[in-house]
This record gives sequence, C-alpha cells and structure tokens, in this order.
Amino acid sequence: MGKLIIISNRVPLPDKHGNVPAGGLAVALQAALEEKGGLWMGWSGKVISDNLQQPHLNIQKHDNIEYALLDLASTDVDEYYAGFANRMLWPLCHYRLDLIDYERKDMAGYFRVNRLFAEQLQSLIQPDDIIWVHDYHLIPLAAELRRLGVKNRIGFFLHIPWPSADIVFTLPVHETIMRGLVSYDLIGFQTDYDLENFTGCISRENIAIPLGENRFKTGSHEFKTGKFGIGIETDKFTDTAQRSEKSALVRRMRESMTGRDLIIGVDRLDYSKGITNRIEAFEHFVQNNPEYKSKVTFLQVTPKSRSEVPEYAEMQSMVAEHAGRVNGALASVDWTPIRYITRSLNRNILAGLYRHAKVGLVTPLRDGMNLVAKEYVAAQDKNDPGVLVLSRFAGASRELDGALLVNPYDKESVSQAIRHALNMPLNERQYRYSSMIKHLHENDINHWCANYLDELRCA
Ligand code: ADQ
Repeated sequence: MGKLIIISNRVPLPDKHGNVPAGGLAVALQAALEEKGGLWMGWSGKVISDNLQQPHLNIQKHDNIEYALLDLASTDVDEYYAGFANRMLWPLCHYRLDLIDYERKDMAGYFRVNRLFAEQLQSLIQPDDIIWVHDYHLIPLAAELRRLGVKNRIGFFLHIPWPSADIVFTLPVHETIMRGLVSYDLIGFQTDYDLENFTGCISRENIAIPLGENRFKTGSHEFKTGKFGIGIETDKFTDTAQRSEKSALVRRMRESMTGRDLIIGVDRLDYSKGITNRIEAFEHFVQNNPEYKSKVTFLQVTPKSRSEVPEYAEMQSMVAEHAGRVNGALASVDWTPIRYITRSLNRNILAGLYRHAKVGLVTPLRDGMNLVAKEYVAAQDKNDPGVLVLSRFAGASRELDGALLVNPYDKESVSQAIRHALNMPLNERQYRYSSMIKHLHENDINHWCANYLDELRCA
C-alpha cells in the first residue's frame, strides 16, 4: 500500500526535540502519517520576494514523515491567502457577504497558487499513494493535479461551514470552485447541514448527476460526499484537565475567584466567533440579574489571528473597547466583571480553566464545528460538571445534545441560558454531561481520521 499525503495551508512541524505542536488535529494526522509513512505538504509560512522566479520547496524528514514546505512570494500570499481565502471564502462560508471584497486579481492568485502546489507535489506522488487535502485554501488542488495526469485517490475535508446555494452563488467564480470540489473522490463536511447545502448547490447548477447514497457522477468521474464531524483527543484532554488542577497558575486563578462563579469564553480573534455579541449578552445578564453582581466573572481568552487581514486588526480594538466599556459601567472597587486575555494559553492551563468554569460560553455566529465546545465538556469533573451554553449556529450543536442551545444574535436568549446554567441542579448537570462525554468518547479525533480514510480508500 502506498503512503498517505496530507496537504494543508500550514504544516505543524515538530520542534527540534521531535515534539508535535499541541492540538488534536495535528496529533491525529501525524499518527495517521506515521503508521504507513507519509508526507505533509503546505506553505512554509515564509514570504519571499516576487522577483525570485524559482519556487522553493524544502523537504525535511522527521521519523517516518516527510514535510514538504513551500515558500510563497509576497504577491501570492496577498492574493491567495490574505485575499481570496480569507477575504472571500472565509466570510462567504460564514455568511458575511457584507465583508467580502471580490477582487479579480485575488481570485486569479488563488488558482495560480493552487497550480503551484500541484506542480510541486506532482513529482512526490507514487501511484498507490492516497492524498488528503484540507480546507478552503486548497479547493482547486485536485482539479490541478488531475490536469497534470495524477490518477490517485484524492479526498477533501472542509473544516468550515458550506453555506446555502444563494450565498455560494454570490461568488463570481462559484462554478469553478464547485467544479474544483467535484474533482475529488470524497468530499467531507462537518455536519449534515453542510452536506445538504452542498448537494443543493450541485443540483441547482447541474454540476453532477446523483447516483444515490451520497454518490454522484460528473462526466466519467464518480465521487462521494459525506459527513465527518471532527472530534478531539477526549481521554487525553480529560487527563490534562485533571492534572492541571495542581498547576500553580490554575490554583492562583481559583483562589482569586473565591465566592464567585467563573464563566469562560475561548476563541481565536475572529468575527465569526461572536465575541462582541457575547460581551453584550453578558452585560445584559448582569444588568437584568443584579443579584449576580460580584458573584460571577466572565473570562474571555482570545489570541490574535490573521492580523494581516484588515477586518481582524479592527476587531481587536473593537473587542477590547467592548470589554472596557462594560467593565467601566458595571465594575465595583473589588469586582471586575470581565477579564480579557489576548494571548494564547498553554493547553494544560486552558484545560484547567475550562474545568474550573461553571459555564462554558461558546456562542459563535457561525462555526464549522467548534472544538472549544468539545474541549470544555471533556475537561469537566464528572462529579460536579459545568454547563455548556452553545450557539445553534456551531456545527457542534448538531452533536452535543446536553448543551443549552442559544441564538447568539439574541442577547436575551444568551442571558437566560447563563442564568439557567448557573442555577442548574447537580443531577441535571450530570445527566447532560454524561450524554455529551459518551458522544465525545465514541467520536474522538482518531475515530474521525480513521473513518474518513477508510471511506476515501474505498471511494
Ligand atoms: P478554528 O476556527 O480555529 O478552527 P476551533 O474549532 O474552535 O476554531 O478550534 C480552535 C482551537 O484553538 C481549539 O483547540 C482551542 O483550544 C484553541 N485555542 C483557542 N483559543 C486559544 C487560546 N487562547 N490559547 C490556546 N489555545 C486556544 C476551524 C473551524 C472550526 C473547526 C476547526 C477544526 O473554524 O469550526 O472546529 O477548524 O475542524
């Protein structure tokens, strides 16, 4: 059997001691690559001058895995990454048509860089290898590889939502994007909604003929679609959370919270995560439930991301402003309602904070899955679990049936759920938790990975 090849925009390279970066997806994919030997290809993160004509592919080997790292020219990064991927596809898939800037040059850059990836990858592919492409940066890759004569099995997994046809069709190049997707052998989505939306797009544009049971045909090419909701390393995360109770920082945090309940929100800084709506909902909760003044603290942990995209830089000051305004209005001399941290935390600390929080407030306006929701549940103490308040627009809401589902646009709905969560009796919390943790055990990240690859092998 041939090797497994994974391609994603960025590659989680092991450090000089051979340790893989923390995070379930990187660990699970590395494990799948280790098993039979494999290759992981992506952008190195380096930006080179536009004048250097020769693309530079750096290949490194760590144990059983080769890493192929492609440097990109500055214009390529602007057009492919910051432009088309993050200023068109990302807002489109998160229903933010108002933020899209349809630049023809960015669209051209996106297809050009995908062609470059295909050209660089081609010579590394052996006939029996199977290829797994990840996420919206690389949708046209299979079509480019097919154009170069690659006949291998190629799968694609979309980590973010696939929106309804009326949204997708606003993209001037939607047909090329759709034709790119149907060049794969297996197209995987997070939820049944995404899958239904995609099937709707295919039938409205007559892109492929349905053959039944998620099978389709376009020309002589047959392909499959499927729902593969991504999981986390459930057992490991629970262990980490348990152990972190002993960590000095988590202990200090607990001591500083004596007599108060902790509500936690953890997200990359992104407009899709609904952070400002969440802050407003928390403010609404305190204003309408004054008996909770001084009794709760909302901790929001939000590291910066994608600062090269203007909307993200603006968001940073907007979130800080919102948190500052609410603190200014509600705080007392010995109580700060919102604690706002703008950096990434070590996973052990994060797990300990989740475990100590009575309420996990996960209220994205739109999210493919949302792993924070799953991590929060996995971190809980089964004898005294906290309550997950979850947006109905996160993919995770299709799986975590013990959560209190809310509409994140409606601050009254979120405020009521916070109150409900803080008052929930122990037996109801345990009942809700046990149903969710069972699901997370049965559908962890290794299960997700094996399930997808089995399906791709027999696609
Ligand atoms: P993201 O949009 O990045 O992922 P998410 O699923 O929530 O969102 O994953 C974020 C990860 O980053 C979590 O593992 C979380 O613990 C970690 N993280 C967030 N803030 C952190 C902080 N301050 N410090 C340390 N770690 C932090 C995309 C899609 C999601 C989909 C995933 C996986 O947008 O919908 O669930 O891919 O498919």
